Amino acid sequence: MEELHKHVLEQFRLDAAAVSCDRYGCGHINETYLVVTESGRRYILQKISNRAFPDVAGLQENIAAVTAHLRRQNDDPNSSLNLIFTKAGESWYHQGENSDWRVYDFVENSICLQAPECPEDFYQSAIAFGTFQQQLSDFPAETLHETIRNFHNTPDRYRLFRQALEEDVVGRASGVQSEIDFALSHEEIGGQLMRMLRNGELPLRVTHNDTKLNNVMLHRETRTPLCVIDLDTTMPGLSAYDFGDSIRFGAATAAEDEKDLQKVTMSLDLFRIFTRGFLRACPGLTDKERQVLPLGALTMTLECGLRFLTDYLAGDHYFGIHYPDQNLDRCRTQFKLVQDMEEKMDQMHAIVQEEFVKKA
Ligand code: ADP
Ligand code: GN1
Ligand code: MG
Repeated sequence: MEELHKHVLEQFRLDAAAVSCDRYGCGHINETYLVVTESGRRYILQKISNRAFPDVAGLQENIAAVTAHLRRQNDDPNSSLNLIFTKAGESWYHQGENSDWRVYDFVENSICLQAPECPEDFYQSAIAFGTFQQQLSDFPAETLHETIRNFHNTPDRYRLFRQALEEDVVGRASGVQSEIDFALSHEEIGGQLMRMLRNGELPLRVTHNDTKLNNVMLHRETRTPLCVIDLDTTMPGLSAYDFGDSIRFGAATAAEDEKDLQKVTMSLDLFRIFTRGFLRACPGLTDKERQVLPLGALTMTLECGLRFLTDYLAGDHYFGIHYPDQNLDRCRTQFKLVQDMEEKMDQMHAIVQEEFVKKA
């Protein structure tokens, strides 16, 4: 075990000394490690990304408050993330500049999927994220810190994109003209949800904002939801964000960085399954919120592609990458999905309506 990890782990109230600490999981933001102690008990250690989260104190305060709220609604200790505090009584350890660490109990008997293995898995993730939103409907939203300002403000994402394009610090812009053109031609539709929020057509709720399938843990045997993880971006947002980001990732027929774009489409069958679960778990959606769910899928996918492209142009400082052009590959799959969703928009609307009627 690295000396740094050993030192960091010694600050936390683990049940016994740590004997191993290895990189773990497929997240793009934090550095995640699986820790095992002398007793065999497992924990998750995370180095929090200071680039993504400049206000670690605010971030940790949010997570402590949100998990406490969830625990009050469900007394199964496995049903929400459990932060392990430091011996000094803090919810994270500030080891030095850009070196902030936290520990969670490992969610045991769980699976974490990169893609649904069967439609039922995706349905269960809809139940998990829908229930999460429902359970937070009485959470005092004004007490939450905005951990990433303008996180799903798509017009602001376009501003940052233009800035990266103008600066072109690593000279990549000339090689990605067709992706740039695609982004610019979708700016109008990308701003639609924000306009509806501003003019009062859509309510602000407490949402997760990063509802990838790999941010929910299912029970290994029953494959029903255990708990929602990765609470870093839980903040006020639109229900369409959580619905949309799940579709973006989980209803895609290929991985987020697939190079063969022929393989990348949005499955209408998976769209239907997720819609069914989400409407069931989140019965309080307004008519307008329900009607914009397909637009939420398109907007989250467009925005995510734009963010990957922006990071590619800026030199890959935000999303973790495993090879040089990975952010460009990710951008291309997202834009391909947007195209596919545009073609399927009428069918997506029909499915939302059918599933709503069926539920009633
Ligand atoms: P990131 O923000 O980088 O995505 P996550 O919090 O999602 O970080 O963690 C990355 C991965 O680590 C998850 O996708 C999951 O596989 C695993 N993981 C995170 N927390 C836990 C936990 N408490 N128990 C088990 N696995 C976890
Ligand atoms: C990041 O943290 P992770 O890997 O679950 C990102 C999301 C993106 C996603 C794309 C805090 O999610 O917004 O949609 O990558 N999280 C943050 O895969 O920026
Ligand atoms: Mg994650």
